[in-house]
Amino acid sequence: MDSMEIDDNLYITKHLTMEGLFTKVDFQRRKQPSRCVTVCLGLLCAVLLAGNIGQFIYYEIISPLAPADPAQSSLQFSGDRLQDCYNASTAERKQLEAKLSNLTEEKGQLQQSYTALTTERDECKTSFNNLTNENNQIQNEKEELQNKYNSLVKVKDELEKDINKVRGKPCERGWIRFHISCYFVSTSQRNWASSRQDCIARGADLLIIDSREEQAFINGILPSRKQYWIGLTDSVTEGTWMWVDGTPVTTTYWYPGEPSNSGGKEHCGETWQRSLGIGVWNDDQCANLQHFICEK
Ligand SMILES: [Ca+2]
Ligand SMILES: [Ca+2]
Ligand SMILES: [Ca+2]
Repeated sequence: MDSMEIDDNLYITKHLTMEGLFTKVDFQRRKQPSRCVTVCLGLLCAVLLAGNIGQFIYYEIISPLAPADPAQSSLQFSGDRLQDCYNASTAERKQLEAKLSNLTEEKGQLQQSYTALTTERDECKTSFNNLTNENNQIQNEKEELQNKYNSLVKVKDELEKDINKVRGKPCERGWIRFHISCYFVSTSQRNWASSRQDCIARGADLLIIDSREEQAFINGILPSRKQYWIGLTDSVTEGTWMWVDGTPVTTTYWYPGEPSNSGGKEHCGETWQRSLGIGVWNDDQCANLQHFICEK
């Protein structure tokens, strides 16, 4: 205000030297308060503007560059560390969750494998038990067969001794030996039934061919192209040939086209002597009179 007063005084002095200007001086004095207000407002605005600029510079430029308060910095540091720990823990938790998920899946697969292996083990155990039982049965059967085999070996040895004794023993007069049998070739002729009775009376029966060797032997001792009754008949069941001891005929030496059962009347068997080969068989009527062969 002092400055304003001084300026006003100077202004007034300056214009006091000029004539007729009192009115103008008064007029200017009347206008002086408005100008002061304007100047004051301008100064105030300048001060406010300067304050704003100062605040801006402090908070936006100086404050970020200024060293932080130690306590606040410590808290900020601790907060940052906690955040880092939290982030690290979160990441680790996610990794653990992923591992847990993988382990859970792996556990499920292992459980399935375990179940399958358990089932397979049970099946193997059942199979093993069954095989063990079968093996025991086989062992028992093997022991029984071994016992039977040993018994048969003893019987065989005894039979071989008997056979050797028989082989060493000559047949009766009029009989011919081949292996363990003696053979009688008749000179008379009878029907089949009478021929058999004659053999039985001699302690024998009609010839039974047991092997090809026996058939060949018989063929060799018979007169050329003669027919002889043997112990062969289908009188019980037509077409079913049996030996006189009741055993079925397995190996046959029928002449081609025989047995013919000609006229439905041929139920007894005979062997025909042949110079070539081992002889052949034929069926004939049992009532026919023929030579015959006994065996004992
Ligand atoms: Ca025989
Ligand atoms: Ca017949
Ligand atoms: Ca015939």
